[in-house]
Amino acid sequence: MKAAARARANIALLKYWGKADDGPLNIPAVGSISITLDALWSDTEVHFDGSLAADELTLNGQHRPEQLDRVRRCLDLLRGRAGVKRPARITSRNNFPTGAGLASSASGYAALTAAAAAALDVKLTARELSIVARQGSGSAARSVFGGFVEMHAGMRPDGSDSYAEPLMPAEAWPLELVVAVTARSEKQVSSRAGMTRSAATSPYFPAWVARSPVDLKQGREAILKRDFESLADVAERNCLSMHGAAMAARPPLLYWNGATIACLEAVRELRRGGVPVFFTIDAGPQLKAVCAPGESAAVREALTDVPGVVDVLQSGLGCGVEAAIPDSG
Ligand code: 2P0
Repeated sequence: MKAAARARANIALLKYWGKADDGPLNIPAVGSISITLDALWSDTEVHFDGSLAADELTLNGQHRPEQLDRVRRCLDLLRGRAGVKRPARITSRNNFPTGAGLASSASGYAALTAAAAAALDVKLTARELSIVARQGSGSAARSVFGGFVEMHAGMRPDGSDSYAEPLMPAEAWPLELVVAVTARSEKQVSSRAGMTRSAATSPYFPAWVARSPVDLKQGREAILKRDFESLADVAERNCLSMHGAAMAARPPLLYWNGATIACLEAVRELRRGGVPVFFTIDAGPQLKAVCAPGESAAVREALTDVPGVVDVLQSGLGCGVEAAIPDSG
């Protein structure tokens, strides 16, 4: 009863921010559209073992008992379907720097869900896998798939229509990503806490939710037409709207530092100079520059020179989650 899976990180171009249900179902208030990355992944092994007293989680070599509540949401759904009660030993490792603000929960929970389902021999469709992964972390629902991915917020209170699905394969438009790391410390307010605070206290939160379907439509159409200008326009606006809603929360949420703004200006300068690139920023100070195929070298060079940038990472688009049952053990 042991299996391993690899899932890749994803970056939302149209953001998920806020929950319709922040209980165990973890249903987002808005849909989202992301790209799955090829260079950043989580490798997770799950071993259901009757000799264990309780579930155990090791992340990058360290025990992380505080994550077990969320992990159990996914595991218990799968154990329930398999009729298995055994505890699990979960060993997970990210190939990208921890604390780099790179959505490790997305790749981590997608890999966990796929590995646990394989270990228990529970046959799930990719959509069902996405629904289970969502209950560990909303963005993980998207990392089940590769390329361009759309997450539907759904309407049903049981979350059965809140899942991600592929929008367009990576090969159809191999965009490139450059990440400017501007701080290595863990963020002070988690995405989860930031979303809850924004929804509860930001006067701009209802406007953010109301605008989302319009942004999603423009983003979806821009991707399907490979219209870089239109995608750049909606992605930057949507990102700044998410941060605007967060900044208006009480107390305010400001995820950026000075270097984040300097990177943002560098990206705008590049675009004014004719380089097809736009920025996006998640719940942390790192800036992600998305560029047209073949354009990442110039973007990387420009961002490396920005004062305050401590590291620069690069990635193309990648595939969905892959699970394997080990030969032995
Ligand atoms: C996103 N973020 O769409 C947005 C943009 C951060 C900013 O999804 O509470 O870790 O586990 O469902 O998925 C990060 O939030 O939140 C995130 P939970 P998650 O990528």
